[in-house]
Amino acid sequence: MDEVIISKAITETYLKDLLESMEVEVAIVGAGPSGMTAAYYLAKKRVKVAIFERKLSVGGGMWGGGMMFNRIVVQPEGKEILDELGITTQEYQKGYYTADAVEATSTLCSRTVKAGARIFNLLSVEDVMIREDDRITGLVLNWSAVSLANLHVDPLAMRAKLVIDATGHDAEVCRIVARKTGAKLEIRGEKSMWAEVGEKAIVENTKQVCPGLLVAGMAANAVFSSPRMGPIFGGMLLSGKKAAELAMDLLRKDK
Ligand code: 48F
Repeated sequence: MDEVIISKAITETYLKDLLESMEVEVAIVGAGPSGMTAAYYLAKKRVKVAIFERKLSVGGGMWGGGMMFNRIVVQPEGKEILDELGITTQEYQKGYYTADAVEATSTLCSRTVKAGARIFNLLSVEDVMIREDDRITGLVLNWSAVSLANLHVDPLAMRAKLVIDATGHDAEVCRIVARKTGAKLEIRGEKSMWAEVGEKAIVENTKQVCPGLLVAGMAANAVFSSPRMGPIFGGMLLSGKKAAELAMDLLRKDK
């Protein structure tokens, strides 16, 4: 085996994928449960989709279950998505199902990639591209290592017909848009824990927040000031699925 051939193989195939993903139909920020679920349902319908994830690992907050007890809980509606993905669940009591967080996260990631979504880890979204009428038209990317090392290096940009903010509790993309554009987007932050209300609200809060930008997952509850819900993950999966459906509707209307 030749080290230089190995190096060329990595560089060439990675760059080919990155170049192809510089213009997509849907760009998703964050590879947590909501972002990956959205990407899975989009890719399944042959929508060109890429996820950009800041960390080395994908999966966001799902690996650790609750307080590092690596089990997650879902309600019957969430279980339907786990069933579709082939993730094992066990009934704990009526209406409550548990799953192994490691099996759930790794299987969701695998199914998402195999459905055709591309995931780029170690890349941070530090800004958005914007055009007339405050329409979000893409993302501004930099290596996570650049900001970690505090280096002064300019980013690159990619174009998307739609962006989904799936950045979790910090709702990072929405905060950037609220701060930097004229979009009337007031972010009030999530409320304290109330699983029942948070799980319902997260699906309602999954919507287009300004032209070209949708919000999903915990970011949606942060934007619309709904409660957090702790280690019940059905809402994240259902929110990702709804974001994918909304994105497909918007893409259809755009044609
Ligand atoms: O936090 P995260 O898992 O978001 P989620 O999909 O799920 C929330 C649950 O994990 C949990 C919960 C359950 O009740 O409340 O917290 O809403 O995943 C968000 C991902 O986005 C990445 C971050 O590293 C994480 O993997 N991320 C955040 N900001 C950026 C980003 C950014 N600016 N650029 C790229 N990735």
